[in-house]
Formats: sequence, structure tokens, C-alpha cells
Amino acid sequence: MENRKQTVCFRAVLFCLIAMFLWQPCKVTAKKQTPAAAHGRLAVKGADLVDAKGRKFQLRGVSTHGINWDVGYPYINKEAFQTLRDDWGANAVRLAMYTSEYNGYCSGGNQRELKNQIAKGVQYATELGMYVIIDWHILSDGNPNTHIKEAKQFFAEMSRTYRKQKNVIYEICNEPNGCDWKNIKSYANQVIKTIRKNDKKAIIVVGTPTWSQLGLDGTHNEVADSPIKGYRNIMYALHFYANEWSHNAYLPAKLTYARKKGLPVMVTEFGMSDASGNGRISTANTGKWLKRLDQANVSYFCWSLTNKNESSALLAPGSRKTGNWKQKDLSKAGRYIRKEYRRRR
Ligand code: IDC
Repeated sequence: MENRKQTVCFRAVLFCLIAMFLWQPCKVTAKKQTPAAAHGRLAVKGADLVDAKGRKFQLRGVSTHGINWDVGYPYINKEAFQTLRDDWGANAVRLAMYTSEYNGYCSGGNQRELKNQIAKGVQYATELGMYVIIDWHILSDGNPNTHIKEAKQFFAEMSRTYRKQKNVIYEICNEPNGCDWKNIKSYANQVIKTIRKNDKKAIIVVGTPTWSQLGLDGTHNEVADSPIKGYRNIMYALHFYANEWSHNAYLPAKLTYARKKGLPVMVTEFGMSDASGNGRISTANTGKWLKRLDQANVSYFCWSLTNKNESSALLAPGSRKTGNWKQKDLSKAGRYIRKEYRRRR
């Protein structure tokens, strides 16, 4: 009897030792895996973004400022992205390429140089195993159809170049305004068709009316009521600024409505400030929003990675560093976002 007990005990110890030995290396590799290596190609399932294993997945990212400006493009560098990944816990970046603002892609900017910045951004994100949004950042051009010809050419080229990649997301019109959902849908159908010729699977995010508020001002929900048909992996942009009264008043209900209707939403841009990108920042409202988005499994990208002297900027106005930032290099918004993202990684 005593003998049998001893054997059982011995076997149990042996089993534990073997299990510990086997588990150890797994733990090490799991720790080293990049976000894209761990989650692979993303897809849309119902209203959710899911990873390659079909599990709900959330992107937590940072948007560049306009890469046409010197407060934007210097932050497209590997050290910066690596700091966002390893120190902040971000798994994605967004490359904001303005179309109509000063030196934008369709307003006299150097198109080759802008595409070169995009290429660098995608390359660094890929090397670091991060997801990356290529953002056609319409703004003062209002109606995306204004530059539809250039948009189609641009996205044909991008989707040809990146057709084999699993980490590239296309955002085809940042913030349509002064036009309705019908106009945007017509634009989107054409640009999506262009991208799908080269890439059947990439996630494509479509901007929505009134600066990406899922519909016209106030309580309108025309996007959720009439989504784009016939394509997989399409998502819809919702943008908010946490210190903007109307965004807090109307957008939570619009998000709930969209989710109920099965509309896949991505917050490709949010700021902690007023919609101007400046003014007071609201940590209280930002906190509420992030919690709300986490609960709904909605991805989000914070505006923006710049040292410009405006309160939405994540870096301190005096900071000259383009990566590896210390606390003193971060703005109030930057310190808050870093802390919140780190908590969630
Ligand atoms: C703002 C920048 C600001 C720049 C301006 C150009 O923060 O420095 O001068 O664009 O018009 C958006 C836009 C985004 C805006 C941002 C803040 O997508 O381009 O950036 N914002 O105004 N939508 C709501 C707010």
C-alpha cells in the first residue's frame, strides 16, 4: 500500500516537472510574438472585428498627424512605432494622408514623396508586426467624389503593392462632410471594387456622413439602415472628440444603434480635445468612451502623434524626440493615452 502511494506521488511529481518544462518555452515565445503574428489576418464577423482564429479582436492604435506636414511625417520611423508597440501597448498605427489641405495628395503635394512616406510606414509596421491603416484623409474637400479619380488610382496602386500582406487596412475617406450617405456610398462602391480586384480580403473602412458620425447630425442613422451590400470585410468609421458636447450627446446612442443593426464600426480617429483638435482635454469623457468601446469590442485610434502646439497632440510641444519618448516628452493627452493603453495590453 505504502509502495503504491509512493509510485503515484512520484508519477505526479514527474508529470508536473515535464509540464513545467514544456510550458516554459511556450511562455517565452508567446511573449515575443508580435500582434500580427499572434492574430494574423483580421476579418469582419457580424458587427465584430475578429482575428485569424475567429476570436473577437480590438485594435488600439495611434494616428499620425498629416504626413504632408513637418509635424507629421518625422514620426514615421521605426523607433517611434516600436515605442508605441512596446512602451504604450499599441498594436496598430494609422497613416493620415491629407488630400486637400496644404501640400496634400490632390492639392499640390509631392505625390511620390507622400507615397514614399506611406511605404515607409507600412514597412516599419510590418517589420514590427503591427496593423496599419492607410488613410485617404479627405477633410476640406468634403464630398469624397471630389477626388474619386485620384482615389481610385491611389487605392489600385496600394492594393496591388500590398495584396499579399495581412496587416494592411484601407480607410477610403476620412471624414465626408457636406454630402449625404448616397454620395458616399456611390464613391465607396467604386473604390471598394477597385481594391477588391487586387485584394479580396483586406479590411476596408468607409467614412460616414458629417465627419464620420455614422449619419447626418444629431440622431440620424442612415448608414446602419442602409449599409453597403455585396462585399465582405467592410467597416464603417465613427469619429469622436471627447470634449465636444454634441459628440458625447449623440454618438453613444448612434453606436448602440449601429451595433444592434449589425453594422461593423471602427473608431479610426478620436481625440481627447474639442473637434478643433485643441481646447481643453477631457480625461473623464475619454475614459467613458474607451470603456464603452472596449465593452462593444470596437477598435480605436487616437489623434495624433505630433508635437504640434495643440491639446490633442500626444507629444509635448517642446519635445524634439521622434521616438523613445520619456514622460516629459509626452503631453497631458499623451501621458493619459499611454497609461490607458498600457493597462489594456
Ligand atoms: C486637424 C489637426 C490640425 C490641422 C487641421 C487641418 O489637428 O493641426 O491644422 O486638422 O484642418 C478631424 C480631422 C483631423 C483634424 C482633427 C482636429 O480628421 O484632420 O486634425 N479632427 O481638428 N476630425 C475631427 C477633428
